[in-house]
Amino acid sequence: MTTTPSSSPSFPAPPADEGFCEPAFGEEIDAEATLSPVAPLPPGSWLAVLGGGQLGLMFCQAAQRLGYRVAAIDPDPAAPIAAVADKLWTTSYQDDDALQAISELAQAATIEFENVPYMALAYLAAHMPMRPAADSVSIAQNRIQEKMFFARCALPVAPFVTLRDGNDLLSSIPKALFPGRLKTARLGYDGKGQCAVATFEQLGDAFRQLGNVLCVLEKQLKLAREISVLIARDAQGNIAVWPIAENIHRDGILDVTIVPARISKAIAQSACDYARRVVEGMGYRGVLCIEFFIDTQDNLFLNEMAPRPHNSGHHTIESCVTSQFEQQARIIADLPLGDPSQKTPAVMLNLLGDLWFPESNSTTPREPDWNALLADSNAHLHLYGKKEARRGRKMGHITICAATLDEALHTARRLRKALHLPDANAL
Ligand code: AIR
Repeated sequence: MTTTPSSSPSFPAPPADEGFCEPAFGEEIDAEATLSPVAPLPPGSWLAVLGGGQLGLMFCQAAQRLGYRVAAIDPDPAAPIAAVADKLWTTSYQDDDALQAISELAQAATIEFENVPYMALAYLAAHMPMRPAADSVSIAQNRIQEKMFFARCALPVAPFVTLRDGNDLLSSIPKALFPGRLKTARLGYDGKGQCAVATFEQLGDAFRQLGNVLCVLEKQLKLAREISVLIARDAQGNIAVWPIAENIHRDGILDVTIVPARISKAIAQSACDYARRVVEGMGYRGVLCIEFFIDTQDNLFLNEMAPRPHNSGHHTIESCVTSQFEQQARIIADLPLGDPSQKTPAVMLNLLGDLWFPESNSTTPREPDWNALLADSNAHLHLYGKKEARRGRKMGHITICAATLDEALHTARRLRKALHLPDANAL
């Protein structure tokens, strides 16, 4: 579904977080504010991306298919994007020389990982259109700002409290928040930076385990399902929403995505409305993913958002007219938004490093047997080319497309068994 702009509500700035040196919301350097409407960047132009993990790799491939060249910065010499980028600086995101060089080369910029330093985002934003804008990224970098932003948009979030330091552990924390989950305010992804806290007594240990850093304690809801809405908004305010994805996590890491989600029309409508309010409230430009909880009473809560393409949107490469990565390139290049409609139902299976260690005590990685998978032309294998397989590390994914969702689920169960992935029958 694509739509044209509607009037945007404006929301007051969330207060800046103590202890972090960031401009307050709305004060970022926005080169776009001074730009008049621009023509699309012609093929051959350079697009910059900060970060070169799997999301950068797939962005790069999509941008190149549209005819663009891609320049990236990533500190890791073995970053997946290294295999495909037209130019890569293997250096810190705060390397002034690299930032200067990339901003002289590229005409527009984006990110593939929100945990890049604000300074790098602001630097690029001062030189070229940066989508998403640095202030949107900064909200999504911090769970507290994110939750406060959702609350300011009058959107539902699970009950939570902020824990700044050990003193906050002594103050009265509502009993109703237990059992809960303690999550670091910053730098958490793929299940990192969070742990379950069953009782108040466990809180001190959990806080220390996470490094005595700024955290939120969130009430653990009784979940029926988790879903995500992938939404894109361009510089003119046009919006495109992909079909809603249903997500199954294992150990805090996305395991399976099923699209379309098996939810009621009413829930789907509310989730899309909420997502629209978020992007309009932020004046967001780019691809954004919002994760939601649905509890056993059918209440919908916003969990968190990612200011970039998302793992639950990988299926769009094969199952939708326009993939999330192509949309990201379209938005930064000022091309019209692509059609997000789904061509076929899809099931996406993540391939974690665990698959390379078939025995629980093995320490030497072994290449999985891909034969069953490769024999099925409805199953699309993506390997990210990461040099080192580690347990819990995202090494690749499989997207299964079929005429019906039942058929896609059936194939997913079969391939899960063939690959010895756990819980094949839980799908
Ligand atoms: N990523 C970003 N946020 C969440 C995830 N999973 C992707 C980005 C990033 C990569 O994961 O593409 O660059 C980092 O993966 P790893 O395995 O090196 O930690």
